[in-house]
Amino acid sequence: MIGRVERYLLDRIKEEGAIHITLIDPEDVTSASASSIAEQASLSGTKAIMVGGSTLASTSQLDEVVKAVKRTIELPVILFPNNVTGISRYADAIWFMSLMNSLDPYFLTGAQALGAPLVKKYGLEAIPLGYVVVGEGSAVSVIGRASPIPYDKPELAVAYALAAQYLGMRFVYLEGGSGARQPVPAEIIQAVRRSVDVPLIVGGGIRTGEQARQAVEAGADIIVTGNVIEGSDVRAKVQELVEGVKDGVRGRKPANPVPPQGFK
Ligand code: 1GP
Repeated sequence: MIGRVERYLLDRIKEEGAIHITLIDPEDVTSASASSIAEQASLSGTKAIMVGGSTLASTSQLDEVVKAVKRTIELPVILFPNNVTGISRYADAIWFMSLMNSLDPYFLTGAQALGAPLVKKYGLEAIPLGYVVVGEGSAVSVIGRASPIPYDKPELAVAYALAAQYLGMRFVYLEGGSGARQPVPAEIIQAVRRSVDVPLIVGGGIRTGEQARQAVEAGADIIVTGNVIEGSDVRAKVQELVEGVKDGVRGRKPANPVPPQGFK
């Protein structure tokens, strides 16, 4: 049951090798600034807009931002919910996500059960996502009661990402935490890329084209940036990030072809 937005993302990844998505935190913007960010980011080649933030409590604020973005651009708007309040009827799709390394059942399946009937009622496209928090000190880790993956333990990120895939989630998100001092390390991205087949999203602390390039070269299919565009020249910054994504695709080493084998 792959919906329109998911198909769109998969097609863009197939065509371009990797893509950039712009995240807007409704708590940090007005409707006017959200539509301006979306417009500039779209002109610079971002491929979708995500809307959400770890501390969002007001659905009406979220609704206004989503509506403003929808009025301005034609790119898909995907919700990135921190809780049940992160569901807006005006979006196109929702990352239907479980915080894989949370210690609290509320963030594994509790909020999802509360939110699912609303997702159905609003006709939102739900895209199943395994969300894995990496590193230390992020708001998402505190709010989501995560036991974050240490930077030097890629094998743990692999274990959670694989578990997400085997549970049927169609995307994996390695989250370094919004505004993190350092992005998710390339070693972790590489290790997860080598083990899972589903598209890999990486975000948190990516501020430069060079950091986007490194993440994509290591195997990210989607780069998400939020903080860095708020308060900067959105058009130029997103262009830099999109160029970084393209450079990362060009810099990837081709995978060793696997010789065809008979079925025994
Ligand atoms: C946060 O991964 C996203 O959930 C984006 O992080 O705000 O640091 O870009 P930044």
